[in-house]
Amino acid sequence: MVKKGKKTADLKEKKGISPKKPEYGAKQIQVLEGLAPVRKRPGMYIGGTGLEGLHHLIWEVVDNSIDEAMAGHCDSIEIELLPENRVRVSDNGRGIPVEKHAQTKKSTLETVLTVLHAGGKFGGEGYKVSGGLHGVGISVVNALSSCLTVEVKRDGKIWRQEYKTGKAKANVKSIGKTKETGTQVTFEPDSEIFAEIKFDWDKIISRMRQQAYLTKGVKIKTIDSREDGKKKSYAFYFDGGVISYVKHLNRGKEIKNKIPFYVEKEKDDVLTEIAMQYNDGYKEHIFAFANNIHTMDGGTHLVGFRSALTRTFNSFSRKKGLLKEKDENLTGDDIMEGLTAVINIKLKDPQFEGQTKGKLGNANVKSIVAGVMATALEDYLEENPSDAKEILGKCILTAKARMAARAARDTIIRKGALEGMTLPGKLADCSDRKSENCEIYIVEGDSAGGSAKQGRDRSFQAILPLRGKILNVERARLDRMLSSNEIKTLVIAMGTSVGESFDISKLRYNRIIIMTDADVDGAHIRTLLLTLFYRYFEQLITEGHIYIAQPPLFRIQAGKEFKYVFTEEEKEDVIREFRIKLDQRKMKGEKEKAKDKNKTEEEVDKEDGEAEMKGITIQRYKGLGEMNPTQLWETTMNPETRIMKKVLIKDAEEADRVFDTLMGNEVEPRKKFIQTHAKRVKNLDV
Ligand code: 0RA
Repeated sequence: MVKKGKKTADLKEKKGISPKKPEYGAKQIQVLEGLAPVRKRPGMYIGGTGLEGLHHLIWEVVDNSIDEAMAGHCDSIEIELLPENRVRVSDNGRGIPVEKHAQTKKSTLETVLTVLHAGGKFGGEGYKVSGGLHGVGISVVNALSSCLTVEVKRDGKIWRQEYKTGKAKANVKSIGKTKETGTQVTFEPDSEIFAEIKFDWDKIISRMRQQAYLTKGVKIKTIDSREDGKKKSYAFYFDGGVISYVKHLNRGKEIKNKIPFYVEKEKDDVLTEIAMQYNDGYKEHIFAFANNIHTMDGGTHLVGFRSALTRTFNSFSRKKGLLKEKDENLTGDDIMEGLTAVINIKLKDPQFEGQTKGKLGNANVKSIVAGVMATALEDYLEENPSDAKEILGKCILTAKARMAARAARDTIIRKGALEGMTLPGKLADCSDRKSENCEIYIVEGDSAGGSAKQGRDRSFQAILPLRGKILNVERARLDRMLSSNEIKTLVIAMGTSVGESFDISKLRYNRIIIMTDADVDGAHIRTLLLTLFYRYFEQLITEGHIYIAQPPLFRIQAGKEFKYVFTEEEKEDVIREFRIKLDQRKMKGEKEKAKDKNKTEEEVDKEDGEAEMKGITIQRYKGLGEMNPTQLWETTMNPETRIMKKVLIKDAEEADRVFDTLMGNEVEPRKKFIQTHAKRVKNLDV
């Protein structure tokens, strides 16, 4: 074997993996069965034959290269989308062995590509992405490809073999010499298996970015060389591994601890890698992985992490006198606010549990992760006193706010102010009592509120005018929010109460519609309201109760005809349309006259232009208050004609970033955001 040299040793050391592993050769491979069942029931192996399943083929091949990287033998992986639906994955690992396999009597390479390995396990060596839904084996990719070519650089030679729907066309052949090692797999998914073969560049990139974060020191390059697209490529390499990941998740946010916490340690055959950093937001972002697989539903590694975090923070705070004897302990929730953490553990035999296999089950992992975490965190806090103060200060403040909120809520609830018994006087309620028929318009300002009250259909539409300043409670806590009269009014009108006593079944209106002016202030107020809903009434968003009204920007009139328009582009279109109509009218009438009076064509054209300007009137609505009640009904409130935008939480992570930009302490990014986005309010996805 060539090149079992320096690269390997260096990589092993860098990754902290002990090099005591057994040599991996041909004999460890356990032979099970051929590929016929894969083509018969592809869904069983790759989850389905839609686009997810299609991309699964790429993940499968790349996972094998990542396994090679995790074992410390590979530091570069390349994925290339080629013409005619082919995909090529190359790595500089050891290369799949080519020598004769003891059980199959064929080359190991052919065995790996043509024999199904149950569970994808080759033996006990190394940490493998293989596990859970993944790791069905590269042979599955072969089975589901119309053509596949594998090239291995190993033992000083380049070896090659081709397959058709999983069957070798000929034996493995040496086609040249090389000093390098590595594996290259080129495959074309079989169109008889996959209804649609269309690779999604963004999906591939985001997966590769994530894999690069989780496998530090490995360069992953993705190239698009399909005939239709322009050639483009994207390479990821993160020296910091999960530290880089945490920094990426916190981008644009105000950071609490400048130096992120980081630990990487192997203990009892489990490699624990954790990075964390606090931002001054409220949400937690904890991403847990086992062998590079995102464990959506957590599991023992997450439990171990949380318990060590809570325990260590409490003991350290007491030791340093930040928490006094009489103070309550910090709770898990106090500690999670504003925490961004990535937990990535690697283990030999991962057990994935639950419906979606998204939960790590290995019991021993809990105490291993907790132990590694507690020791490293204690050291971190001792060694970084100013960051420790920032973090613990924030947690203690959260705890205080929690207690204050509890007290405030208790008094409010005791007084019955939130029980909805007394609806606020400012609310113009509707007459229908069935909540599924009803909607409430939250309107900015009293004058617009007046128009809306007169214009509405009072049987099912309620109006609640709010003062513009209402929510000037930036960065306010639940307790302060609740003490704002405007918010109290809103909460009482909605009927759901808030916090622990929130009850969506008490919601009095099926649709809650935010109706603000189409200007910067309106955008600000809308964002504040959305933030309120997002942070304290998230279920109202996820269950589709929150809407944004779309009042028109202009009313354009030519003669007796008029139109309301909602965007600048639409305005140009309507003006053009009206101009053509006016032109046609004038062509008939005025040009006749012009000829009579012996005017030149030019003079006539000039007059026409002026007449047009006179003929078209454009009224810009700066605020809702400028519309009369009938206009407001016609354009914005009549269910038959109005346009509304349903507020969705498409991507909670992105939404949180937007809100933090808007609500955070930093004024500049906030201003910039509102200015750039005020115009395309329609697209304000939350
Ligand atoms: C079996 C055994 C060894 C490596 C591999 C498979 C291997 C598979 C893939 C798939 C894509 N890239 C890959 N790189 C390696 C170990 C070989 C040894 O002991 O030298």
